[in-house]
Amino acid sequence: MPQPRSVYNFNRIIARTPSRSVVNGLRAEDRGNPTYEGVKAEHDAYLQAMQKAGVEVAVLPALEAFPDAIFVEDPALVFTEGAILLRPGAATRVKEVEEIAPTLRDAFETVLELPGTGYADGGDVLTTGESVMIGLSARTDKAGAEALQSCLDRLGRKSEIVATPEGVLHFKTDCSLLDDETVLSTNRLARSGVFGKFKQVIIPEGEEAAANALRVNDVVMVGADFPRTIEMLDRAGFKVVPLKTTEIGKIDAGLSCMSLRWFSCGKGG
Ligand code: CIR
Repeated sequence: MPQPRSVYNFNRIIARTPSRSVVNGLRAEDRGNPTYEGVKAEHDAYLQAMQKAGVEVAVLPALEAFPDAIFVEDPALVFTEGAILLRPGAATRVKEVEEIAPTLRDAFETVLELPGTGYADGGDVLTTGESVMIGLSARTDKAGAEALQSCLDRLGRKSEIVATPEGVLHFKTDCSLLDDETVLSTNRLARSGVFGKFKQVIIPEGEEAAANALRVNDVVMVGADFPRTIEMLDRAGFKVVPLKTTEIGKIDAGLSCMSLRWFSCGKGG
């Protein structure tokens, strides 16, 4: 059976076609609606990049009733060992969990449900080789983070609860994993000291939204609007794939949020 070499080795993803209602997606600050056509084009290019990176892509149908449902990373978490159904911290997104649950029950032998009444969004979760980092944010509260830790324990994954900088949507809005020992982080998050054991590559000032990059197998997907970050990673020897995120950026999204990624070793995950 094939085994993942690293936490950024994936051979399967789940994504969801954007709905026309995506133009009404949640955002902290209104910089104008994205266009549906623009979001669709960015999503299509993302799926193509995933296939090129060696991943089998499953695409779920659009959900008009849920403008943010394209961001499948938030209602669930997936690992080789199993899936966890979360409880998103935004009221309009809570029912996205019921929508994705049947697909996960088909794909995984083990599907756990977040116990209790707390909230946790997948965007607040960074999986590293050491542990699963859970960031507290406006979407993930302490009760949700602790409930998630109990699920992660059951899957045999070590975890830790950390802080997200004030005013930042998700923990992973400000960071991503570049390789087994290196993270890409905004300065404001790095300053908090959460990445003590890691080598840290700091985002150039003014390109903070580039921090939500995505390592998939041999490549690092990075927002195409961030030339200084692209150049920095390129010089550091990473194989960079720039992808447009201009439209999804208007609704506070980046590259990690458009997929659930895992390494399937065959049946049951
Ligand atoms: C939201 O506010 O929930 C969406 N407009 C954006 C979600 C981005 N999710 C993510 O980065 N994991």
